[in-house]
Amino acid sequence: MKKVLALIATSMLFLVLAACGGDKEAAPANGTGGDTDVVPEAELVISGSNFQFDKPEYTLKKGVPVKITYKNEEGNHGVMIPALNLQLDSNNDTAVVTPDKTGEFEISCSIMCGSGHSNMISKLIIEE
Ligand SMILES: [Cu+2]
Repeated sequence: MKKVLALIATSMLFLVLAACGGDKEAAPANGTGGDTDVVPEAELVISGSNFQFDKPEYTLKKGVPVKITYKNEEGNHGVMIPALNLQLDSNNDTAVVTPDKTGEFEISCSIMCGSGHSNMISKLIIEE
């Protein structure tokens, strides 16, 4: 078992080194799931603390590219919005997305942050 762990650790180190040695311009500073070449027309900041987001609900407009930024106010959290195929945290804190459907969706914490983790749920409303 120890051997397997050592092997995994070694291969992860390799991946990190390979990522650092690569062409830096090929890796934009953008969160998972963002549209890198879209100019945002709106901005939304979501911040997280122990154990909630700063608002119970956030509203976006369908078809309007929005720059979403995640801020950690307290503890170590992240934000996950499956409806937008988006995940942000303090290492990867901003992305531009264009909501393509209306409705109400769930925002949750993407990092296993402790006892209050499962309470970190807010609502995303996407309006026409
Ligand atoms: Cu959490």
